[in-house]
Amino acid sequence: MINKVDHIGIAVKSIEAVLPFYTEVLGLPLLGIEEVDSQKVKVAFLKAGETKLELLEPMSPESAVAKFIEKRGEGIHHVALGVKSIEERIVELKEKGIRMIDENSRLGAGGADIAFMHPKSAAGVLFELCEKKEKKG
Ligand code: CMX
Repeated sequence: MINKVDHIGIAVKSIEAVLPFYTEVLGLPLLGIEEVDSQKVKVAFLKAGETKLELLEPMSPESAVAKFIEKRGEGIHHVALGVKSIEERIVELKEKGIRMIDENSRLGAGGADIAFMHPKSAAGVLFELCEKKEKKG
């Protein structure tokens, strides 16, 4: 069901402030920065071998990431699992009694289809299912 860990999401107050740690100290290549308006976050993706790190900076105090930082401080926010046929995977998880935050997939960063499981029904971890659309041509 799971192909790989696609990325690990890390909540930060300021991407600009922490980026030198990731690019210069750890030497990870920056893949890009974008704003995900629906989630009220700015995100930066860094390549970490086969997987990626996603820095998440809240763009509004109502953002889930802003609430997370307020309660828990900066740090690891979620783990994104790469899947194929995400809608089928969501149905399978629901059949197994998992509470989904997203009952249907929605558009996430990088144009991927994503859906979150509730951490209360996933061993205390916020897991995201993530399906990258095949590039055409
Ligand atoms: N990891 C693990 N547990 C978490 C968590 C996280 N990131 N965020 C919240 N929780 C826990 C809380 O600790 C809390 O547990 P307790 O009741 O034991 O304290 C419980 O989940 C409920 O959380 P809460 O603090 O009351 O916060 P909310 O219910 O308002 O929201 C959540 C929590 C996960 C439902 C919400 O953040 C959400 O819907 N997340 C999905 C969307 C998202 O995170 N988007 C940002 C990333 C977007 C992207 O990657 O593009």
